[in-house]
Amino acid sequence: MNKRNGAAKNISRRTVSLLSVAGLMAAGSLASVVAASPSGASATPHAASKFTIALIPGLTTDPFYITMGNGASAEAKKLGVKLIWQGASTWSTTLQIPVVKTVLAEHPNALLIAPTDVVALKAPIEQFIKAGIPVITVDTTLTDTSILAGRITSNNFQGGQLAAETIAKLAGYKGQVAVDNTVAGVSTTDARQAGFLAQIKTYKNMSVATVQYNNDSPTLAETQTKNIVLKYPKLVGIFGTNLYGAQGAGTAIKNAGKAGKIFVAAYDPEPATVKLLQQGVINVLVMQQPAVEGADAVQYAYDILTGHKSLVPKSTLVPNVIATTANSHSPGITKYFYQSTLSK
Ligand code: T6T
Repeated sequence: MNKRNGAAKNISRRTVSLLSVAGLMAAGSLASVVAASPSGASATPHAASKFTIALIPGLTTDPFYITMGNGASAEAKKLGVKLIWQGASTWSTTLQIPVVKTVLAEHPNALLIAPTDVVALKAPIEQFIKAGIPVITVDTTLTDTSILAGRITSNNFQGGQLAAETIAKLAGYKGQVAVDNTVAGVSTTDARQAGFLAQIKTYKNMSVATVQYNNDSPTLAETQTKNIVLKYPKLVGIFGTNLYGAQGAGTAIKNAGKAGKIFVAAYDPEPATVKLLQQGVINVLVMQQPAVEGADAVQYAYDILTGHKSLVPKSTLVPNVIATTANSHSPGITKYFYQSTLSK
């Protein structure tokens, strides 16, 4: 049973994987923090504490990855392994690659990583594999997954479809929509965009006005959304594909006085996006379960290191949870909101 953070109660990681297989589910400066303090672990399985698992997030300052780090840290404590958490403070391939090299020099027993680009991180990751260190991607992944011991992510394509469906329904299945995405070449947000565009295509009276990239910057997303609203008077909806796009798109729609007229579908619940959701500016937020992803990743690495590789699925899809303005205060939903600080 996977009871991690209560988020995936009654769904074991193996069940999640089987469900996915069956298709049933719908850098500025380097920041280095040791997230796990195994000293607090009560029952350390014998010999396990010799293992060190490294987790490199997409960026260290994002509540999505902070929540993932907390899930991983809790699992590491439980298993009595040491967790190293190291990453860049902004989303940048240029800044992530040196972190990957630094971590390789530390020779962890396993690497968990959210690559910031589907291609550029392949060569640095391959160095771990050459050194006999298994690699599991968590959240984002590579185009070539054949070199990985496993990958864990949310059902991103489905999340994008759902965003399109929600906007379409609210808009009466007509009008123009826009996408404010992060950076091209990111597996998760690329899949969300693809799901969104595929779903919009199914509505004959709807079309896509524009797709723009905000480089993971909420301020750029806000400016872009403001300009999109001015340029496309028939706009009925906008999709912010992650937390920063959500913040920027929501703020621009609110400031333009268009809440409830231009519908906003977005990703990732943290204080600013939750506020916009509860105000009725963002209409739907796709929530992921980053703590479950982090915990499962540590468990999988541990399985590999303890000779149970066969227990580790090649691909695990963690289900999305959907928050709307109407359900945004319910405890069944608020328990999925992300954390903003790393637990010690
Ligand atoms: O949406 C998450 C993550 O899933 C995505 O890969 C990158 O952006 C976030 O970290 C949110 O900022």
